[in-house]
Amino acid sequence: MNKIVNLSIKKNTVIKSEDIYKNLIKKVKSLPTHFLYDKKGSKLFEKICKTKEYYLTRTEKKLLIKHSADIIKIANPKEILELGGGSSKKTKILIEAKLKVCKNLSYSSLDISDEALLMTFKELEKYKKKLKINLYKGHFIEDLTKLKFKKESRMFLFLGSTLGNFNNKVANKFLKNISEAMTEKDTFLLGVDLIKNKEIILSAYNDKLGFTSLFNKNILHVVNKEFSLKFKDTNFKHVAIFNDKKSQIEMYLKTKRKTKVKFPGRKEVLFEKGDKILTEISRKFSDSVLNKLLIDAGLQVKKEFRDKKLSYTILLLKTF
Ligand code: AVI
Repeated sequence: MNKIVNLSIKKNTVIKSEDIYKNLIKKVKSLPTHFLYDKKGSKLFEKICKTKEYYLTRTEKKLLIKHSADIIKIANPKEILELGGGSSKKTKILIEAKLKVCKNLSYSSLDISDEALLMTFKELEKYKKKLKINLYKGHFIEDLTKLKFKKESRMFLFLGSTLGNFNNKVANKFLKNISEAMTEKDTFLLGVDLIKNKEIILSAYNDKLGFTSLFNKNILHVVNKEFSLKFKDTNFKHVAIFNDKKSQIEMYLKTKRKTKVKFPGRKEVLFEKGDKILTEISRKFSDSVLNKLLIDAGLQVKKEFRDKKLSYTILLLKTF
C-alpha cells in the first residue's frame, strides 16, 4: 500500500469550535462545507454520483471517454496531478488513454479526505507496474504549493465541477494558485457545470432516493464528533434551492422545530423553527463568468470539450 503523505494542514487553517459557534449565531448561518466529506460523507457522495438525477458525473465521464485520446495527445503529460479527485473513477479513463501510448506515468492525488485517497488507491492499484502513485492528504488551496513536482510536463486535473463549490473569491485564488504553479509545458484540465434548465439542476440536488439528504445531514454527525456537540439530525431537513441571482444551488439544513445546541464552555445556540444552516453552494457557470475567472487567473483555453445538451464543459487550459 502506498503511504499517504500528510501535508500537515496549517494550524491557523484548522477550524475551532469558536468559529463554528460564531457562524451559527450569524444571520446567515453556515457550517464549513469540507465537513461534508468525512468517511461516510465521501461514500454517500459516491452514491449521489450514481443517482439518475445527478447528471454531472455521467456527463463528464461521457466527455472523457469520447475525448481522452485527444486530451492526452494535446497535453502529453508525464505526470497527472489530481486535486480533490474523489475515487478517481473518471481519472482512470485518462490514465488508460495515456498508458496506451506510453509505459510510465506518475499520478499524484491531493485530497482532504483519507477515505477518498484510499478509494483512489484501490481504483488505480491495478496499474501499479506502469503507474507511480503518490497520495497527499491536504487542502487543495492551502497545500498545493507544498507538493514537489517533476520538471517535466504535468497535467493538473480538477474535475467534477468542484470549482462550483467555491465562492468567487476562493475560486479566483484557487485558479491563480494553479496558474502560478504551472510552467508553459503544463496543462490544466478543468470540468465545469454550466447554467441550464433550473428543474434539471434542482432535481440533481434533491434525488428521490434521498442520498443528498443523508449526505447533507451527515455534516451534523461530523461536527458533533469534532467539537463535542449534540446536533440531532432528526430536528433538521435537507433543503436545496436554486438562487437565480447568484446562479447557484444552495444546500441548507432547515430546522423542523425550535431547537438548541450546547457548545462546551459557551452558551447554547438557539434555532427557531425554519432557521437554515448553509452547508454548500454549487455554482452553475455562464460562459462569461467562467471566462472572467480564467482570464483573471492568467489561464487560456487550449481546447474545449462540451456536452451541449447537458451544458457541461471540460476545458484544457494553459497559462498565458
Ligand atoms: C463535489 N461537488 C462538485 C458536488 C456538487 O455537485 O456541487 C457536491 C454535491 N453536493 C450535493 N450533491 C453533490
